[in-house]
Amino acid sequence: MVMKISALTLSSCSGKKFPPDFKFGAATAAYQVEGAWNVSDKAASIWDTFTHNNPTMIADGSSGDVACDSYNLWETDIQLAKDMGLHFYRFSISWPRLLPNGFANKISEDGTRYYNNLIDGLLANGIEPLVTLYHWDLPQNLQDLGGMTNPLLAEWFGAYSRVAFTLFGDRVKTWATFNEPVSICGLTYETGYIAPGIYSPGIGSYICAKNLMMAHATSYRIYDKEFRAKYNGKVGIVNNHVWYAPYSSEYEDLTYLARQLGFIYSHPIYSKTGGWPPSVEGIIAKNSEEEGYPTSRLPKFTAEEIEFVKGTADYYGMNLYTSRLVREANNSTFFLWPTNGDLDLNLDLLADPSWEVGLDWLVIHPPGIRAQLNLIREEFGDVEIIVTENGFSTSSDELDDVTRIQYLRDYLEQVLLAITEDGVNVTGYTAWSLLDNFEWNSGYTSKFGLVRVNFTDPFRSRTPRASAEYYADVIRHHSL
Ligand code: PNW
Repeated sequence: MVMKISALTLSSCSGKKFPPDFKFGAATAAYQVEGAWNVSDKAASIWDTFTHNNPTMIADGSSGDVACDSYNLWETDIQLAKDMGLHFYRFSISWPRLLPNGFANKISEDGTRYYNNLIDGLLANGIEPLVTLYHWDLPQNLQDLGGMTNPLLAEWFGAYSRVAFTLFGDRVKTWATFNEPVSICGLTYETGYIAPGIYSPGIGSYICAKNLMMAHATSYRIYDKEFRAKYNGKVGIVNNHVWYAPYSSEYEDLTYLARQLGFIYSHPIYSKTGGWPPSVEGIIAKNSEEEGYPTSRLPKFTAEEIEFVKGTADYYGMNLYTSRLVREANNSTFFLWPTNGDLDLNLDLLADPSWEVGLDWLVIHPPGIRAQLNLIREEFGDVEIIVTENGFSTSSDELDDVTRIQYLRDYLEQVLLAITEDGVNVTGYTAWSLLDNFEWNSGYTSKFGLVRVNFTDPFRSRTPRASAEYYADVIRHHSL
């Protein structure tokens, strides 16, 4: 498998067109852009609590209290999206804005009005909404009950999904349940660095993984049963992938395992057999036994649960920014933070010295996106894939962002090759992000925006960068 991918031919494709129905979009997430953290009846999310209580965990000590103020400036955002010619805009719903109790017994009128305005405004301008239900901002009161580690998550998330499908399903035709389980479970519990700030490596991360799979499937099945016939939309999940290549030929088997680990949240949904990837499940079970645990730290699925989760996606959402080389850990520090299972697999993930390094973890390696798209097809067949995030960050405020343009061009070229040369069924591409925004632990110091936001201006003025012009041009010509 390793050989097949790396043997792909690289041909240049400038001027080559994307398929006629291919769609271009840009993305944001509620906590990163909305602000208005406590207006009306909105309740606190785990990110409100985390930033307020742990400012030292955020590079500039900031929070998303105001962020881009998109709660008030949504019309400006729509205009920016329209000026770029976006076919769709991916945003997320804040669970505690829509359901201030976390539970579905009370629906916020203010939250409903806000998302109705945004959705209607987009559609009036010919832009489709692609809506993520969960982009990391869990209601704090549900966290107090265990959050992602409480098996009732499936029930809570199912009820929240039903409210969102009921209110907005007539106009929203593409839904994503969770954004990046690997961040929600892996990054969260393996490091304790992000909200809710709980460190539980190899335990919390795996409990979360199982509950998240069940919650996703519950949401999908609710849509299937109660809404599909009426609305005929699509429901999927967004997985973050890092392209893994062997550090040297002796690590090909380990690289295979790393890739299987990368599919820990996909295998239960997209594989023919369902359940956890068997190789990875076996290793974690063996480690757990040797450590004296009576059961595996990775909770098992029952046969019934395997069937319940299997097949619960209408498309494959893929976020991809970067690549790594895989070798066995030798007590060195991780270049990429440890996520689910890296420790169980004894993985060391490094950047190739020849790859250009962007900000922090964002090492540039465009062929990685083509290779990962091919790998998904190899693993799961001809599933429809939407690139739900890809983008580049800088620490500077520059408007003439030539490095971002180069990054977008080179990654888009690889997506195009995956479609035209390899025949992978990729139907859309989403730039992260429409706007500079609250970049989690990096606060406002890491800028991903096609559009610059002035965070010292109380009006949060927005100025499109050169990359916005470039992207508009790609969209207009439907080619590079
Ligand atoms: C995504 N990696 O997270 C999130 O969905 C966004 O909210 C975030 O702003 C964006 O990427 C940029 O960071 C990622 O290590 C976390 O490859 C980690 C990785 C990629 C994306």
